[in-house]
Amino acid sequence: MSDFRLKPDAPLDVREILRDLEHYRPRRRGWTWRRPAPGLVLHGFSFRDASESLKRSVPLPPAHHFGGIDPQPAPVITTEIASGRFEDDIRRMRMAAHHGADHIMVIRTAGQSHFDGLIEGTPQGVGGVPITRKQLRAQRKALDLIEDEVGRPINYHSYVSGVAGPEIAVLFAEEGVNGAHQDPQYNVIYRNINMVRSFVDACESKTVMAWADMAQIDGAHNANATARDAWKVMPELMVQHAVNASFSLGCGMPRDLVCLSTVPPTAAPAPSLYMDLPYAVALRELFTGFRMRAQMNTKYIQSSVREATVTHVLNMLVSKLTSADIQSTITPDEGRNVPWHIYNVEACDTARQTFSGLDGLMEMVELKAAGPLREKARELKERAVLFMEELLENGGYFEGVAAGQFVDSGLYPERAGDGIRRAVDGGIGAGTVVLREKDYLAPVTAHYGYNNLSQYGLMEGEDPARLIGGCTFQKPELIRYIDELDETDNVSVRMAEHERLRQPGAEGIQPEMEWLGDGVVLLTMFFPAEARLAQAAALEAARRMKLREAEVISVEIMHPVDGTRVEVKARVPFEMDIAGLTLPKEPEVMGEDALREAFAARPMTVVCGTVGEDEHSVGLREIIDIKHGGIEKYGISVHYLGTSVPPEKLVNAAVELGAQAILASAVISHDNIHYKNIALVDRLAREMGVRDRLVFLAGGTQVTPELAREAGADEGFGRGTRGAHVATALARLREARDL
Ligand code: Z98
Repeated sequence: MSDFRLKPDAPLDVREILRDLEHYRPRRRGWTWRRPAPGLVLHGFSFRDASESLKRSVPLPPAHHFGGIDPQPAPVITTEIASGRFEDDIRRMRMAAHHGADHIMVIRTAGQSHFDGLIEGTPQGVGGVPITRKQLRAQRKALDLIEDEVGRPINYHSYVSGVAGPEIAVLFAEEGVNGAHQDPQYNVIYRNINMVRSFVDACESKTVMAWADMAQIDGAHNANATARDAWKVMPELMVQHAVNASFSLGCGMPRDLVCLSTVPPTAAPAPSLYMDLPYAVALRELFTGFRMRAQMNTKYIQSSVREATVTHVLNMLVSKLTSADIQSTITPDEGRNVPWHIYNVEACDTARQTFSGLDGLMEMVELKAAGPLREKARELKERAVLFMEELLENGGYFEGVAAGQFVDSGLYPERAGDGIRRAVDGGIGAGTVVLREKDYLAPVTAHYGYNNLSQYGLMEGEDPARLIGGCTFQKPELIRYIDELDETDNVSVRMAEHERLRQPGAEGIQPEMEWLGDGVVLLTMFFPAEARLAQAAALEAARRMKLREAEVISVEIMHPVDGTRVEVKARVPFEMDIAGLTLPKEPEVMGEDALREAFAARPMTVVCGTVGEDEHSVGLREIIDIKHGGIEKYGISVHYLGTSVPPEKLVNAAVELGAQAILASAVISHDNIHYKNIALVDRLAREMGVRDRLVFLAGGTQVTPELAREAGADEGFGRGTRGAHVATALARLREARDL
């Protein structure tokens, strides 16, 4: 087995992942929950609901104010990564894991569920990834390595649906897939697969999944995504959960690996929590002991990231108030249908940030024991029970589907008559189920139902695979690994095309959103115009920027005629050589002792203030105050002139106090006022003939060093600057000027 390991400071080498896959075996099977870390204290903060921290991660952006901590919430965090090219998804998985994801779902390529068999090789997918042994093995291998890096198991997940359900389930069990959607109702209703076939296949699939300790997610939420009025199918959702959950137990799945897929049925601007919270409560009351996979509602999402994010956060509020074992983060990519790296990462961050922010909430608030919440929850449960009773009275699930009882957008018992109807003997795979012969025998582990073991002397309950010395579950060496079948549509061909850009060792670099070398960029523009004109203008602007294949992906009305925000995606028409790029300078930092010695040997006085009409003092205070590690601590004598200091006052004060340096902080950037004020300080100092006797430094959140220098400062400092950076610049510039 390969001893390849990821290096924390090196890009993921997909070439290494693909090497020697034939012999790779996943290191474990089965689902893993996070381990709670009660009483976790990080940077002096106590966390009540956190799980164990990661060994390595990319903390949330504001974490640097809090010692770089990265508290991990209790629920498993899901992200859905399936761009069509699994090799590019591997890099995305590493990014997602560093942002807190430990459940990675891979959607299958469009149409795979209608393949009555397995796909081999690594063809490119549409709307998902063709799930094949090679693809699974590569991604599982990568995730095994990523687990080592972040220090937490990562659950790998795909879908056991379609006409080849049992084959897929066996493949997953063999290749270390840890979770799957499995719900025969999904096949019937949404994939028009024959119901008898779907339920028979589900028996086998679920038994295999149970052997592999896989977690199961059901498909009830698809009714909510499909029905015209999603909130009206709440009773039906519960019935669907009940059908699949009890069926799963019957096939041997343990209750705590049967996860209900719960999605809030409504979305703002409806009064969503008033409806969604009772639903969430009712579900948890009816299905005790089962696990909850919470996912946000994507049905109503338009195209704004902001809106999708709020939907996601509201979903997590429901999760927090009612508990969730798995929290999905799919909104910004699946809801908007823009499956880009950045949105996976952003959504994982939204989950981390929200759950950290809500940590301990349930110690302070509780759901009322009486009133509309409980009344509505009770009403929903009653409607669900009545729905189930009617289903049973009318002959059962199959008859109910045939009568159009499912995905009907009337709130049961009301019926709108728009349900999805399927005939018991119709659909794909109809008539393919036959009774097993009397001497039927399948010599495999994890087999459901009748199996004539006694004819070979085996007792009931013994593993039939013993007859052949173990099947692939015991003897993975029996697995037949097929590398590629298609000479033109495979990962080697795709990778060869972009070898110049592939890290490590890339010679070139391209912007990327989805696939290596895709050259895709996202532009946000605002036009003082109505929506249609703004879209036309945005596309024309992209054309004049010489971008290719420009498409509008989001339009938001700021005012019906006065303004529209447009997001455009497009491709750049060039590729860049890495050797030709000028990298930003790493800020120079002298050591703490060297800085102290420098200013002890030759004391220095500086004047500072926020310049112009600028009241933002926090940044500057961080740079100067000893408490925040500012320049005072190196013995620099600081005269803080306050906020909104006129440029001339800064210069005059420097002269009067005999200072050797001016520090101007400029945060407001409207109309480039920050650079204008920097230029003004420089000009006044020149006019007064003192410029070469002064070091002049400018800083602010939107200050770029180059532009600050162009405007007249000796050096500029942007976001992330610390006192030591400024003190170093003061020491160096003073020396260079001989001040
Ligand atoms: C989710 N983001 O639920 P095909 N089985 C079930 C499903 O819900 C789905 C599939 C199979 C969503 C993803 N769900 C959508 C119960 C899909 C997928 O036939 O390969 O498309 O099956 O997480």
